[in-house]
Amino acid sequence: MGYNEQERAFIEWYPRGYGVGFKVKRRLFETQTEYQRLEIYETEGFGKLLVLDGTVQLVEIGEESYHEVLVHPVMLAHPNPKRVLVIGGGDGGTLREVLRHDTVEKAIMVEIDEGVVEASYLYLDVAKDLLDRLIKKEEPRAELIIGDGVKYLRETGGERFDVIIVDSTDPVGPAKLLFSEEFYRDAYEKLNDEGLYITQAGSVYLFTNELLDAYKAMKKVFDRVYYFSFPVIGYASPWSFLIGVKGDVDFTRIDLERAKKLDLYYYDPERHETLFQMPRYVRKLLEGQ
Ligand code: AG3
Repeated sequence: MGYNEQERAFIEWYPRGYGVGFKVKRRLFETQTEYQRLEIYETEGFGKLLVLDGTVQLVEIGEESYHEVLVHPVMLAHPNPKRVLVIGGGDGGTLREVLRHDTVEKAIMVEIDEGVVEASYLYLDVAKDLLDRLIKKEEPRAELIIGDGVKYLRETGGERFDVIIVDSTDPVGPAKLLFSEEFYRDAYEKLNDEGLYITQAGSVYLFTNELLDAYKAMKKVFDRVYYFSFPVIGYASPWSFLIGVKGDVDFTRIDLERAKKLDLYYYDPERHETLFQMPRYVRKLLEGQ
């Protein structure tokens, strides 16, 4: 698992011996935070690489293939997203994309591991300036809370959100609770009457069972649930995303006027429907739920 000195490569091993690897020039940083093992590498062709507990979180070159796709479909499907909650996402990439929408008045990011925020600020060119302003509490439209997202959602009082985005580690391991029916209920309750919830949901081919479990649990809670996948650079592609809808929002329709101002590189709002393309067996499995 991990760094192979001889090969000068970092490899993430998925189940059944499927690997995703990068040739690296050197390891820049390594630490055990309060929650996980964090490593940062300089890769040969993709900028810096952030690894948590042996799993690839992002590479600088291509990180938008994840962050754009996690954020903009829900932000553009919601008629007027003013209040946004991000759970996880300590590298700042998700919040950076959220704040590109002028509709946003307040965005809160709840990250459990301060170590991820610090290392991302120090080593990564993903959202350096934003993280700096968040740490200094100088970002007028956003706030960083270091804490447990599950607890935050359960305990926060009257706060309601238009969009909730979960940018967590995989549905296996420490983030498992973020894929539970109980958690989805708390999220549903904290959404405004018209609200959208999105979570990354793992590799389509390699975590199919976890994906199905999350889908089933979400269907019990949300008014409608959607699935889409996208080829994310650095992950075992295609990568899956699950959307929960509360109330009268149509996730299949995108505000193309607002989309024009964004000038995106990976997610194509004019071809929103192509997100829903999927392997036939996955469609069959989801339809069976
Ligand atoms: N968060 C999602 C990481 C999931 C990757 N899983 C894996 N490589 N097995 C990424 C954080 C980026 N903001």
